[in-house]
Amino acid sequence: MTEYLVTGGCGFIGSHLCEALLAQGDKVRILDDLSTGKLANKPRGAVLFRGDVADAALVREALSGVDGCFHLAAVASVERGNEDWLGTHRTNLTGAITVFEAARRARSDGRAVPVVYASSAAVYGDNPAVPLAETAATRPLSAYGADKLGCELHARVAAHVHGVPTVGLRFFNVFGPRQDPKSPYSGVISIFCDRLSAGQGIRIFGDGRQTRDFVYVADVVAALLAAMRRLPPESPVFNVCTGRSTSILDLAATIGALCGRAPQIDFAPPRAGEIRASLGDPARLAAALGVTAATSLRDGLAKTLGS
Ligand code: NAD
Ligand code: UD2
Repeated sequence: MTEYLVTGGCGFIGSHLCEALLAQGDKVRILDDLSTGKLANKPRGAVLFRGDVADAALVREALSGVDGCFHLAAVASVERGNEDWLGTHRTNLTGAITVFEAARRARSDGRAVPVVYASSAAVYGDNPAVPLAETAATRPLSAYGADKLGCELHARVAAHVHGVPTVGLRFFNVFGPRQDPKSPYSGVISIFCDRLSAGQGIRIFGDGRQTRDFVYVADVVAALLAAMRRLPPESPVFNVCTGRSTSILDLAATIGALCGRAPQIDFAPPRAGEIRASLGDPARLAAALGVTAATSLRDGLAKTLGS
């Protein structure tokens, strides 16, 4: 039987991944400090190591003997990274290096444990290219994006110097059930679904014509699983996106229609540092791993609202 460690496994994306691993008959360990994750998200059957991903002794213990590691633990918020630069750096970059370091010789046969880790579209920062392919220049604008780019650089070191197979996945705007709508850092879809289904109004920052590439969480899980199964050499990175662009106004209208009411919209000034258009090119992931984000926005929204 195959056994995996999922760091951040009590979070939004991590908990969906753990469920998928258990469903295919794998054993699952989770390392999570429950800072934004919830105990209620831990699937029955997964074993929790509660603590910090930058705690080298704990990470070594959690990784000992597993066949692979999915590293998702992070402070997944640009705003929090800007407020607490040093604190989030400890989790977002030192945590990743701690995982790579522990993966070097964590198996009983002395071989390295492969690591599939979460990067982000935030590594592209203010690069205006549309769509963004993996070859586009990385120009992060936030501590969060800079640390995710740092993860990618250290993943290369892990592979080339220490023999740890690594694959990085640059997630675009992920959505789906279990994404927390209540924090000030919540994703727009979780907020709009929560408020519109309760008959409340929504706020749009700017004119609403800014666009995003929204990818459904099950498709992200499919990419994670395929990356671990195939483990392409040379520590590659892949966009995880749909290649389809949606404006925030269209998003509000679609969620409103699914809830059976026209959204009441309050327009507010654009957020500082707001990116106008974010669209990924999914071709490399499709060619190398055979994964395409198949779920339409409408179907994903219906599943999110129905959960
Ligand atoms: P999330 O906040 O739901 O999950 C992150 C998990 O990591 C939580 O369970 C949290 O408790 C845990 N964690 C945080 N700091 C920790 C620490 N120091 N030690 C141990 N555990 C810790 O966020 P998510 O949306 O599920 O994000 C998962 C990964 O995907 C993150 O690496 C994030 O940066 C990345 N990502 C997410 C998106 C998105 O749209 N949600 C986009 C790009 C990248
Ligand atoms: C996403 C990620 C962020 C980082 C960034 C990289 C999430 C939650 N955030 O930020 O972590 O990776 O991409 O570029 O995935 N909006 C509204 N009303 C609301 C909430 C949001 O109009 O109530 C707008 C917001 O101004 C933005 C868009 O919706 O234009 C998407 O906002 P978001 O916070 O979901 O994600 P984003 O792309 O800013």
